[in-house]
Amino acid sequence: MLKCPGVEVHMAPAYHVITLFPEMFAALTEFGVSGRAVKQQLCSLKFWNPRDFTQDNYHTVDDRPFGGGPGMVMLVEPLDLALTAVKATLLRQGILLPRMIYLSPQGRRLDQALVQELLQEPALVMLAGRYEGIDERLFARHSIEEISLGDYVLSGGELPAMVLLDAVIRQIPGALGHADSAKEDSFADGLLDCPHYTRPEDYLGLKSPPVLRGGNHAEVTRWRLRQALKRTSLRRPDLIEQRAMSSLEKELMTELLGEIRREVGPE
Ligand code: 4FN
Repeated sequence: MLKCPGVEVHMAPAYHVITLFPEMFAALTEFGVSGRAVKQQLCSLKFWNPRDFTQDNYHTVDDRPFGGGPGMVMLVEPLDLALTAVKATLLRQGILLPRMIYLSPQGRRLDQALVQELLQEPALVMLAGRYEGIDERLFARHSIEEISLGDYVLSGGELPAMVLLDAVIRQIPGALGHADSAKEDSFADGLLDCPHYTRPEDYLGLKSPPVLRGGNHAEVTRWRLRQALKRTSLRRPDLIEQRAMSSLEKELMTELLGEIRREVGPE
């Protein structure tokens, strides 16, 4: 490859996942936008199985909890050795202190702002738990932050790790093909989507909005923004409050307020 003066060469971000079930991640590496990004080497993605860091003949990764009770706890040693191996690999690539994340219901909730923050990192090390979770002493040995996908009981941290990675990887420059890239420069950043329509124009008497077929691009943009604002204020008012509004958006919101009042009736 040719190096041109003044052309900055960026290193693809390195993503590492510590998991007992690396095969699950085929959902991420084999399909769609994330699969393409991995195949194009827009990021590297490596898996580390704690079982490969066990010292006993049975390759034990879990044990019964001190104090009794149901379920099992992930042993600290295989996790510590796996994490230490990942760190050594990253150190050889010049990354001294990678951000290490334990996917956990105790963590900070993942949102798009956090996704954008994680996108800036040259490397991420993710740890997916199983059973009842991991021995707390891993946190004494490593500086690990916790991120949660939401408040429900899951069987493991693998699906949350995949969700986080999908959200981050699709934001890597070049990951979105032309067909998807419209999403990038969407006006409605931070708003819910507007309704979508495609052929046929009329489905069993259900008509698509004429404005979308009128060919007036400015009108289409205005309609979509209006719909997005309407949906967001009705279904997710918290998202409206979080967000700064442009003068056009404020104008559309005033129009909408009257419309919404008429629809939902006096309250
Ligand atoms: N879950 C709750 C309370 C207590 C336990 C759990 C739970 C998988 C290893 C963690 C769950 C949800 C969102 C990781 C849940 C997440 C997990 C996540 C997760 C096995 C231990 C466990 C009060 C939230 C219902 C099992 C609440 N985001 N324990 O699910 O890893 O990342």
